[in-house]
Order: sequence, then structure tokens, then C-alpha cells
Amino acid sequence: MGVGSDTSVESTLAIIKPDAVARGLSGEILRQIESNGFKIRALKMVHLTVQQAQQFYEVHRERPFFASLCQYMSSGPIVVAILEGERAIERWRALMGATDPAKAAPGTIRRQFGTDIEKNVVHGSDGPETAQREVNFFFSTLDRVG
Ligand code: IDP
Ligand code: MG
Repeated sequence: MGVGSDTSVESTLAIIKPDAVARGLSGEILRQIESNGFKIRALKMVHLTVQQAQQFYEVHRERPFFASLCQYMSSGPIVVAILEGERAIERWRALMGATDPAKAAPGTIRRQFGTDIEKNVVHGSDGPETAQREVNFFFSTLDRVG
């Protein structure tokens, strides 16, 4: 593999958020993930406590939306997955679309299904270190295939 080749396989964390699970969108979102070339290496449903949501989103602790975000993320079950693929971190963020569904590009998951800037259907890690932390937050090595 030469310098400058672009074949780095990454893992990233995806979450299907409580509003999307409650609306029965999990299957459709997983279908779009698979049809866009991601490999699902781990998958489960969990219902976070508020405290666990606060821990997961601790980087946002000082933001005005933090309390509401953690209430929302603990309001019902979520589906969490490890996605693998070339440049998976950036590519999953691109498929999700911008944080605000109204500003997300047509065809992105947030644009298709998002309700507002909070209830925006999906989460994706924003960089390699975050991805590692977030994967480890939800999964042990035994949970992962491949
Ligand atoms: P991201 O999910 O696109 O990376 P972040 O800025 O990391 O966006 O925010 C984390 C989550 O917090 C968002 O996905 C959304 O659910 C929520 N959020 C972000 N900004 C706002 C806001 O201005 N009002 C309410 N909720 C917000
Ligand atoms: Mg983020």
C-alpha cells in the first residue's frame, strides 16, 4: 500500500436515536447503512439511563441543550452499531447529513427522517479518537465480529 493510497478501513459508532426507533425506522435506516457499503460489525438495542446519556455526551455538558439532549436520548430504546468500511467515520457522517435536518442535504438520513435539530434520528462519531471511545462505551471486544 503506497503513501497517499486511500484504503484506510475504519470503525465508527452509529446510533439510531429513540424517536427513530419509536417510529419504526430502525430497519429502513439499517438497510440504507448496508446499501451504502458499510459492514455492520456489532449491533444491539439498549435503553440508556439519563446518567449514561450524560456520560456518553459529556463533551456537551456546558451546552444549553445538554439536559434536553440527555432526557431525549434516555427516553426510549436506541439501536447502536459498529460500522466498518473505508473512511467509515467521514462516510457515515456524510450519509447522516448536517445536525439540523432542515439544513441536511437531500437524500441524507437526517433530511429524510429528522424532526428538528435535537430529534435528528442518528448519531455518528466525529473522528478516530471519538469513534474508539464511543465504540468502547457500548461494546466489548466479544460483541464484535470481523
Ligand atoms: P452531531 O450529532 O451532528 O455531531 P453535535 O453538535 O455533536 O451534533 O450535537 C450532538 C446532538 O445534540 C445532536 O445530534 C442533536 O441531537 C443535539 N443538538 C445539537 N445542537 C442542538 C441545538 O442547538 N439544540 C438542540 N439539540 C441540539
Ligand atoms: Mg457530535
